[in-house]
Amino acid sequence: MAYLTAKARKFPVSRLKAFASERTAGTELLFNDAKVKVEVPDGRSWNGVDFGLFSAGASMSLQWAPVAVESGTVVVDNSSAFRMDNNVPLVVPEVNPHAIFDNNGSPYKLISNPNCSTIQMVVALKPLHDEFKIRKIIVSTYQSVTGKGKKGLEALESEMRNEPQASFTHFKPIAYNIVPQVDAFLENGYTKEEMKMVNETRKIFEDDSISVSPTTVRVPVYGGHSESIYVEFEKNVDIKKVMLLLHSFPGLIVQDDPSSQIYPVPIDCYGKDEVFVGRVRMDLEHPKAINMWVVADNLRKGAATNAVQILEKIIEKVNS
Ligand code: 11C
Repeated sequence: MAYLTAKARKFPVSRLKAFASERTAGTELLFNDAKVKVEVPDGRSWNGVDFGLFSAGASMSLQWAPVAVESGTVVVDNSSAFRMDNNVPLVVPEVNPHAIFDNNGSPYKLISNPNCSTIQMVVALKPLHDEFKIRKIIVSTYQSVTGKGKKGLEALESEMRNEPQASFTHFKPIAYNIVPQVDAFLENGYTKEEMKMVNETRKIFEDDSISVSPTTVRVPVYGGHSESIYVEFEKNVDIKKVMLLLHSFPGLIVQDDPSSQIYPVPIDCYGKDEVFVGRVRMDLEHPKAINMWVVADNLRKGAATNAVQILEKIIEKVNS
């Protein structure tokens, strides 16, 4: 049985419904110690529901998010279905909270949650972008197998037990290996995951002039994505100022003392809601560029936490 809880963030839930496709319908979840049966949705499922958190893949979202919105539910969608739709905001609450609300101050009815690799990168870069203005980002990712859900994790575990595979969930063997492919390749030679990092970053920062050059890589890690980021700015960079900005930015935790081997690693960030930053250093030659290492739990800040934070912003505004 899967466990859900709203206690950790004190999110005010009076009633919870759970929906999924036929495949999962009928199973039970535990929510705040009560059992919730998973149902197949129908046209009336969202009547009287304030908030909908969608994370059942793009086709379920395309089919049911419009139905929920029509019923008056505010939907935060974790799939890629609507992310690049001009009428749908793409939100990371630490970065662009204003985008949740329309000109009248009402929340949009459909809001997209970005891809996990994008979320942790833009949180780490936001305070620096505000101060020095980003021109170019070169990013390589080290992505956990949980990015492919339960089957991604099971693939790693069964490969480590040396069980034969009919086909490889991560395109190549992932146990004792690394694979420079996350999701399918596009005609331009980049993967879908890489193009999400390009397009979503520009949309969230509302700046199409930012150049993003990504390489996304799957690694045999259970939970937590890591990223090596080179970032070039318009202005000269002062590393002391960089550290001050990172230290004071909400949602970021700086772990950076190389002399004591202090830097973030996924094992320490697993199960946490923040984005972790370390190995921050000037580029060896370029006075306007730095390198940094960024880690976050892809299932929490990269997905669930970010979605709940969007709802928290809405509740905060309604209560203010
Ligand atoms: C991965 N980032 O690690 C992907 C999973 O668009 O929300 C999330 C895909 C998405 O495989």
